[in-house]
Amino acid sequence: MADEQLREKINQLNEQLLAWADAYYTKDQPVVEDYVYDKAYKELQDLISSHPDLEPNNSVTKQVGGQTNSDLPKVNHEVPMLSMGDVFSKDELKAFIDRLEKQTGPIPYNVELKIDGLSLSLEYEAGKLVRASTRGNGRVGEDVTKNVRYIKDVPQELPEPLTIEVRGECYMGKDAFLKLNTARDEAGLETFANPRNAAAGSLRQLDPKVTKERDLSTFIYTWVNPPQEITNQHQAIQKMRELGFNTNETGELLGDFAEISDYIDHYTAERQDLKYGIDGIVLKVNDLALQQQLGNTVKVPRWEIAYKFPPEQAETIVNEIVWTVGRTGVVTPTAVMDPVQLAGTTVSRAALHNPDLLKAKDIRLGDTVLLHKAGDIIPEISEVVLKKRPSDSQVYEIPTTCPSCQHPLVHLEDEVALRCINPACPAQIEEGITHFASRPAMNINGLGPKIVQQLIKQELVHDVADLYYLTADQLSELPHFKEKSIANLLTAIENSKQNSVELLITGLGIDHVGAKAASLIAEKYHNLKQIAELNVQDLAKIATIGETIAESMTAYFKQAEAKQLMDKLEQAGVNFDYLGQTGPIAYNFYKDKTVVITGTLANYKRSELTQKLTDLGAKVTGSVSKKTDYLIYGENAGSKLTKAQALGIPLLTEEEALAQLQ
Ligand code: 1X8
Repeated sequence: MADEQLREKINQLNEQLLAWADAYYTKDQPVVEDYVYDKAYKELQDLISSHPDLEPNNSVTKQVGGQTNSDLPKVNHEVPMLSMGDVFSKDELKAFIDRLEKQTGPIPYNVELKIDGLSLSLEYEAGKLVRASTRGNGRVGEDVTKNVRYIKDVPQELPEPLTIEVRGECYMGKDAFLKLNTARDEAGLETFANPRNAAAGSLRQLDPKVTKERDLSTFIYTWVNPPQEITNQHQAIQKMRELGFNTNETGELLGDFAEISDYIDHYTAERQDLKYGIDGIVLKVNDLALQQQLGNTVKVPRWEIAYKFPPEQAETIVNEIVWTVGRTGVVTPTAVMDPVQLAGTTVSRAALHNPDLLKAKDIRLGDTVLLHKAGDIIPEISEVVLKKRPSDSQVYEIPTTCPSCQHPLVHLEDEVALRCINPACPAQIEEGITHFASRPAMNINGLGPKIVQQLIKQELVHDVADLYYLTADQLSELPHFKEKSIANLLTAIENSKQNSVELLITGLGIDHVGAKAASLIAEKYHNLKQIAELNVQDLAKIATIGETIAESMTAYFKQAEAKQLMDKLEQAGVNFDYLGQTGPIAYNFYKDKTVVITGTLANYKRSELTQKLTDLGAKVTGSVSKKTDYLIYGENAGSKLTKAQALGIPLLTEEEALAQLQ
């Protein structure tokens, strides 16, 4: 390639990478998958190392991590927070070790998991946490002290009055991530793409109350300038654990490449079963004095390296792109594909989020695509395998009308989302009523999407209040609806009238107002009519209720339609009062837990206890696995008890279990 062409190529690649890095580090919104970034980065690195004279002044390869242009206060890192060099194959890892050991001879390494989160520094003075900060650009980070005070596993005070700095990773566990995204989805908010973004978005907040609401965790793995008696990384981890830091228990001291290779294989297979996302392993020279001697290159330490897992991928074919209309009218595409095994589950659907993403990836019907799982859990299309594209393929046309009501779709200002703004759109009404009946809302058993669909089709309901005016005669018009199911449904609807008002507020499906916000508001203001009259200031007085929620609430109740709906609900006899913690699944010991019952119970039939636990929001299953949260055991318990003991699953006697039923 001529020099000019090469310069052009390098500049283009650099600009692309700068934009991607900005999206990733500053906005917590990646636009490409990590390994796409990593690959491009490596290409640029290679080009520059063979043509150093063509290196751009603003080369991304000279940056450490991201920039710090958030509004958070800044912190100088006296000891820079460097990133790490990385390799993408065992051969490269072996080459790194061989090169190192030419200098040092054979040495032991502390091999650790590479956690998929964001770097965090914690500073203590005389044993008290005084400062917490992000990496930022490596020299200047963001002050997140106030936020970190709400991370439960970070000690606020050490058992000894030490003045130290430690570093590690802040992350969001997979369970917490799924729970957060479900809640955001229910509240009509955008979901996070993966746990890393969720962690970053939760930690890098001006308002610590947001962090408090998010379930963040840490693993601490570096002691900056440790005391002299600590001579290696393994000891440093031990001692930090004794001081109360959360350290990862999977690190191992290994010397042999075969052992290191086995460690990699082991976690490549096990990663999907871990409760947190990992994206590779980290190999560190164990001896701290030797680390010092080896020192750093301009950008990265010479004594440690990350081995990045190849993304787990699978190929499949896109058969269809379906568009679904959400409760708020947002129309989103999902790719429907031939089912394929990927990282432990069968995948046949992948969310495409919005039309821009679909266009950017140029996904077409009949295309063969590569799938991976973002943050180890969410199936995503990485790219189209262009070589396998059918010769007659056509660019996919984004719909211009609503798939449900054929109303023209619009792009609202500043939104990538495509929306149907027809208030009478059946799909939106259907979603709204299904949401109203769902478990976090009015919890009307037996009123799922299928029945809602039929009720709308038969024009028996037009809004949620109509549910309370349904008669047995009308329900008998529905296909396959017999006496028993009619009676059950009418009873469930009737019973829901007695729900505490927070469930009703949740059920109204007001933008941004999920179950949590509804509970807080109901706890403080008690009655729906009173709540409907509140202004933004009243609402914002409640801790953790921000302006967005407050504005959305007041705007909702200003509408004439909302007033009419409330009248209709009131006339039907639906309760508008706060009844205390009586909601069927208020927070409790068993909520969202997976429970197994075994042995003979003295006080309950198995089925009765199962029903009670289910009512509290637990999932009762028949067999013990790593996913089991509690095993409840009675007399003569057998193999399930033994298995649960072996897996270290918390065991509850019948009495202990009953004591937790409120
Ligand atoms: C980043 C990470 C490191 C470790 C684990 N997870 C990470 N994401 C570890 O050392 N066990 S070290 C590191 C870095 O950038 N220096």
